[in-house]
Amino acid sequence: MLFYPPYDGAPLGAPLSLLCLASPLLQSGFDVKLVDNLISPDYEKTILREAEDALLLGISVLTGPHIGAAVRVSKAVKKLRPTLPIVFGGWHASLATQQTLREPYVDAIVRGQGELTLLELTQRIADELSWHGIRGLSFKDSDGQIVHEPERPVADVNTLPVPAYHLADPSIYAAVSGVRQLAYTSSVGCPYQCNYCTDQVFYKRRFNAYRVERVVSELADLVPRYNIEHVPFFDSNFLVDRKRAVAIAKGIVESGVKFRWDFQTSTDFLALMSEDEVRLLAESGVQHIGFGTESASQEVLTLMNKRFQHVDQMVETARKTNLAGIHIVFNIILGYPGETEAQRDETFRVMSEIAKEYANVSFSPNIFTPYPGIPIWPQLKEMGVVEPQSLEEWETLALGVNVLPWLRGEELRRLRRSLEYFLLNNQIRKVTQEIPWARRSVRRILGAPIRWRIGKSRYSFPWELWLSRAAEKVVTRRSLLTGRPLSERTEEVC
Ligand code: B12
Ligand code: SF4
Repeated sequence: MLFYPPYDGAPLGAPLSLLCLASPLLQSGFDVKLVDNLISPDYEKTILREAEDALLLGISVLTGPHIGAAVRVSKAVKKLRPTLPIVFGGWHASLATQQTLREPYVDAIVRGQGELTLLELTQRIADELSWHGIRGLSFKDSDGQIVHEPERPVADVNTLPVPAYHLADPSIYAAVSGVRQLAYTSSVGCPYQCNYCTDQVFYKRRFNAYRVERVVSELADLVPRYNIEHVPFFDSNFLVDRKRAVAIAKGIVESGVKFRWDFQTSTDFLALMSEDEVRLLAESGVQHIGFGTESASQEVLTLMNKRFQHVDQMVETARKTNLAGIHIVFNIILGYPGETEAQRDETFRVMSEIAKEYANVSFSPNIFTPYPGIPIWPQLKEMGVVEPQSLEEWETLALGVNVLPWLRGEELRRLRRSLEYFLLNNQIRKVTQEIPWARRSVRRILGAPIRWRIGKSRYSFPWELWLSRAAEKVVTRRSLLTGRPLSERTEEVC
C-alpha cells in the first residue's frame, strides 16, 4: 500500500511518484493499493482497513504539510498492526534520513530514486529475508540500530517501466481539479548546483532523460486514451538538452495529438533557442513555462552559485516567449543570505522593466526557505538559522514566507512594502492591458508614480497602495474589470 499525503498547492493529477513506484511492483506480481488524499478524503480509514493484510505501507514525504498526515497515519497504523513495516520515501525522507528514521513509527527509508530499492525491499519482506545489503535503504535492524546501506546508483530512466497510469483514473482527479491532467516526467536531474537546491544531492548533476521516441509515443498513447487536456512536466530542468526538447515538440506536432503542456527550466537554455524553436514549443501545446530566475542582481546570482544565469538571458527569454505567445513565470527568492537591500531593489527594478516590456511575464516571489539537505546549511547555521530537529518541526516550516534572522524589523517591513508595490505595478499593467479604455488614465494616475518609486526605492506615504486597496473593493464588487480581484494580498506572500 502506497500513500500520498495531503499537500499545499493546486491539484496536479495523480501523484507521479506512486505511479512510478507501483509499476515494477505490479510487473513482479505484487498487488498495489494507492491511497491519495485528493480522491480519498477519508484516507486514514482506508489505510487502517487495508493495513490488515498489507505487506508494507510506503509513504511519500515532502518537507512541509505532507509530514502531518504521514505522521498521524503512521502512528495509527503502528498501533493497529505494530509488525507492518512502514517505509518512508521521497525528498524529505531522503534528505533528512537519520532524523526521520529516529521516529519510532518509521521502520525504513528508501533514499533517492525509489523504484528498484522498493521492489527489492518488498521482495525481501515477502520472502521473510533480512534487509541488510539493499542499496539505497536505511532501516532499523532487529536491535533497533539504524543501518544505512550504501547508495544505489541512479538508474537510467529509460530502463524503468512506464508508470502505472492505469491505477489512477484521470476523470476522478478531474472532478477535484476541474481539468483532465496527467503528470509526466521526461527526465530527472539538472547539471547545475544552485546552493539552495537539492537536485544535485538526489540525482548527482546527471541529466537522465527518456529518449525522444519514448516521450512522444507515451504521450500519443496516454493523451487520447485518458482524454487528457493538460500535461504538467515535472522535469527539474526540461531544456538541458535543447535538441531533445525541440524533437519532442516536433514529435508531438507530427503525432497530431492535441493537449496543453508546460515545464520548468532555466533562462540560459531558453535564451539559446531560436525564435522558431520557441514557436514550435507553442505550436506543440506549451502555454506556460516556469523559470527559477530568483534574482536580477548578478552578485546575488553568484552567491546562489547561479553564475550560469544572466539578466540579458531573462530579457531574451521574455522576448522570445512573448513572440511565441507563451506565458512565463519568474520565481524570485527574496532575503537570500548575503543579499543586500540595494541588490533586492535592483531585482525589483529590473524585473519591473522586463514586465513593462513583455506582457507575458508574471512573478512568484518567496522569502528564502532553508529546506533539509541544501548545500548552504553550514553558512546558514553561522548566520543563526536553527535547523528543525524533528519531523514535526519540519512540518510547520513556513514555506516561502518564513522569517530569517537577518531579515527582521524595519528591513522586513521595507521589503514587504517594495514587494507590495512590485506586485501592484504588475497587476495594473495586466489589468490595463486587458481593458484598453482604462489604460491611459489608470497608468497616469497610478503607473507612473509606482514605477518612479520602484526605480528610486522610495516607499514612504504609500497613497497608491491605499487607493488601490479601495479600488480593489470596487472592482471586486462590480466585477467590472477582469472579474478577478486585482491582487493577492502581499501579507499572504511574505
Ligand atoms: C510536482 C512537484 C510538487 C507537487 C507534487 C504534487 C503531485 N501531484 O505530484 C506539489 C505541488 C505538491 C509540490 C509542492 C512542494 N514542493 Co515540490 N516538486 C515537485 C517536482 C517538480 C516533481 C516531483 C515529482 O513528482 N517528480 C517525479 C517523481 C517520479 O519523482 P519523486 O516525486 O521524486 O519520486 C521518486 C523518489 O523521490 C522516490 N519516492 C518518492 N516518494 C516515495 C515513497 C516511497 C514509499 C518510496 C519507497 C520512494 C519514494 O521514488 C520516486 C520514484 O523514483 C519536484 C522536483 C523534481 N524534479 O522532482 C519538486 C520538489 C520535490 N518540491 C520541492 C519543494 C521545495 C516543494 C514545496 C516545499 C514548495 C513550496 N514552497 O511550497 C512544496 C511542499 C508541499 C507540501 N509539503 O505540502 C523540492 C523538494 C523539497 C523537499 N525537501 O521536500 C523539489 C525537489 C524541488 C527542488 N528542486 O527544490 N511539489
Ligand atoms: S537550475 Fe534549478 S533544478 Fe538546477 S540546480 Fe538550479 S535550482 Fe536546482
